[in-house]
Amino acid sequence: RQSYRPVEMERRWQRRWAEAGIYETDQDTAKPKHYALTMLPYPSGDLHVGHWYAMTPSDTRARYMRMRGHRVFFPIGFDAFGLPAENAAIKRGIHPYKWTMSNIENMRGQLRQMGTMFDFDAEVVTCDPEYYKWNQWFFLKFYEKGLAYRKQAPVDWCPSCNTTLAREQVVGPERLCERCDTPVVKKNLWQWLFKITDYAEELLDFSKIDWPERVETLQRNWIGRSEGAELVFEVEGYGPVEVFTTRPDTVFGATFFVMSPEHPAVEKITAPEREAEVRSYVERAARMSEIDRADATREKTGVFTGAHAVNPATGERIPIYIADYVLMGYGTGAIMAVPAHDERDFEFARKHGIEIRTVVAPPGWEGEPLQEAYVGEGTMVNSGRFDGMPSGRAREEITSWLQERGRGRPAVTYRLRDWLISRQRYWGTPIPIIYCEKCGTVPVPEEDLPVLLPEDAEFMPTGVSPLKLNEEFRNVECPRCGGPAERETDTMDTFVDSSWYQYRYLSPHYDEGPFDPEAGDRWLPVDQYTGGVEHATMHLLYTRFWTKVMRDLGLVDFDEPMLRLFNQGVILGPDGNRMSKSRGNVVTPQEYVDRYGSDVLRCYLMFIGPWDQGGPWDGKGVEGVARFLRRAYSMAVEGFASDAGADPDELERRTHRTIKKVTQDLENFRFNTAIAALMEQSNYLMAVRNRVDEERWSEALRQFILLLAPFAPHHAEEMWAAIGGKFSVHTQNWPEWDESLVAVEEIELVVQVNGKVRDQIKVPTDVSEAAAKELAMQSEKVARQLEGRSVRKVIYVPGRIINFVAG
Ligand code: ANZ
Ligand code: ZN
Repeated sequence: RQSYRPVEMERRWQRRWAEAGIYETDQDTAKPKHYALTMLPYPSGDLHVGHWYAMTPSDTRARYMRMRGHRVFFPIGFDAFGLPAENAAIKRGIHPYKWTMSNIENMRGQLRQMGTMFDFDAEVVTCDPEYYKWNQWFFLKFYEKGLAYRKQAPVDWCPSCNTTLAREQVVGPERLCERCDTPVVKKNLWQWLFKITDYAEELLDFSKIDWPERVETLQRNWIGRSEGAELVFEVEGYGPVEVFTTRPDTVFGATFFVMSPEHPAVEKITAPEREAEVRSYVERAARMSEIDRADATREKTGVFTGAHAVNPATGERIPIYIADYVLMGYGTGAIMAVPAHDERDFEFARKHGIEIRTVVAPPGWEGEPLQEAYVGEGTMVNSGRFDGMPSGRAREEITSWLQERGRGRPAVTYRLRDWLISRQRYWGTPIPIIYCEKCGTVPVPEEDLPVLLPEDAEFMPTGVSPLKLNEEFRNVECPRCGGPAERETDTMDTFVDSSWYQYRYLSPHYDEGPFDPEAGDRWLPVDQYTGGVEHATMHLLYTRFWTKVMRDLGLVDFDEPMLRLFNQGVILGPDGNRMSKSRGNVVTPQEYVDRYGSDVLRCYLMFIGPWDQGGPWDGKGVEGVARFLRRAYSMAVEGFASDAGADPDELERRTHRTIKKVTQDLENFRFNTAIAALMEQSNYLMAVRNRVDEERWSEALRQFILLLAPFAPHHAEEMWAAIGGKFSVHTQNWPEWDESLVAVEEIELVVQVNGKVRDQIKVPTDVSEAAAKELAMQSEKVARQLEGRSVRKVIYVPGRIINFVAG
């Protein structure tokens, strides 16, 4: 009898799998393809339980698809650029490259221990020039198409550290610098953007993908489509200024005008005597985050510029204010303010004593002043020839009326902004652009790619991008005129890397393009993507955008990168909070792997709850799963002794029921109930072992092992070998069920109260005592007998009689 040594056993199979190459990607195109993708990890040092929680169920699903007869591609890589590596360099003097690569080395080993079917030959490391060369290549294509452009855009800036800050380095509602607690300010820099807004409308179309409702809604709101009109107001002494409004019907009620403090016209229109006040307001606004500025509950502040605009509907002169609740990045950065029908404008008008003129009458309105903004629909009043019209119709008619007079047109605005990709950082992809005094902005010629990230750089904050201080990198010859020129020294946002990595996996060393088109034909697009919902509005939107651009460049012939998406939930620490280093509630997978082996941890994580909901970590629960696998294992290795008593048909029915249940659960990512069904079947197999026909029991065990294989790949392989199965269990076919055997058979159960027959009820053949009791008590006849009495004892003869002894 073999003793159970799971850790050793798992190592042994991992070696064998590697030697036999069973996880090399199957290229047999006679089989249907399945490209399974899990979000690539950041190489932070160690795989934590969160990685296990994301990856191992994805692996189980990929293994299942393989057994179902698909050729499966399931790659993994590392999202290797980014800030933590640079911070490590600053804090500990380790070069970001070294830090990253040694973390990757460590994590590779840990990934192998997981017992996944990842095809490690397809690995992609995004900080490798072989990878980022194609970021640069894409940049050039985007630039040619007018999808990459440069403009002045604000960054968060710490005046004390003298550096730009990433979003995550600005902490708290006070917006302090993470390093020195100084309040952060905004600073305008020339930066590169990708024109994702060109695709806003198409990104709202989800008809070609099967993604969670929640992600669709988050993206839809993020894109934020608004229909309305752009109206033109003449600003005195300046010229026409456009506003975007969703309510052109209210234009007769626009009694003032507001510009964002950043609006380019502000400086020019401000009256000399108001300059000081306006300037100090602009400076204060620059320090605030857009999120705070858009917060509806904040007090509405603002200052008068001394200038006036002309309302194009009424011809009236109306005062122009600046106020921080108007954002430069939305619409046109200026609004017509209609206090009667907009809450913010109402509050502002009250404070500044501006007229509140009702132009859309609420039902039953008799001319009394409004106590709050009326934002609903109604009948037009105080609006000249449009009086009496329903406001909905007036929206269209007023727009056309103003359009005819050259004062407006229908317009759609999106909340979505262009994607700002410039980072004033070292550890990223250099942007392949050269600035020449004579030729201007010159793209690096394709044949000069990659623009290598130089090894030396100054990581300590100096106030400029680290690459700017590297003379050798910065000074170049202009590729056009050969004269002296300078390289762009910003690097790309790391979301660029993850926007297209799924394509690079197909041919990570291909050097004639971002991916080998032949491999693309065989595998694209991704069939099943899995990962966290926290990426809904960034990565998951960017990769959709990227794919649409690739389509328009003729690189792919489909519209969406990933056909199906499943979002796993979050795993909570023992204290019920999200696991995180800062909370100190992190469970390291290694201690469990060392003690129980990987299969136990895999199964435990899949068992704790529905995968999309996550669940709390409970160390005690691990023991139960360990027991399940240990007992399952012993069944296979210990063999069989005798066969009498139990019903082999019932065994077969249970097997088929389990196949159906596990199959359907795997289709729907319900790993927890699949494992529960496997546990139940394992218990049953144990219970009838030695009491049932050996051949049929062995067949049931064989099927059980196949079902277990995607969940506990090492245990299943060992068990498979023990019963004489041919290597490997993972290349076997998934079992099928016979529907006629799945139907639950029922029997008649006699229900007695104190020995007297009171009813006969139908129950499933395999009903447990607890379930039989429940069902019997639901019988009205029985309930009548038991009323007012207490049940002292229940006698249950399985499948025949249940007797309540009541007093
Ligand atoms: C006049 C008006 C009258 C408005 C009224 C609303 C109600 P959504 O739906 O979110 O697209 N707005 C336009 N640009 C803005 C900016 N840059 N910053 C802050 N607010 C801005 O909102 C569109 C409305 O938000 C626009 O319609 C405009 O106010 C305001 F009874 O114009 B409205
Ligand atoms: Zn030049």
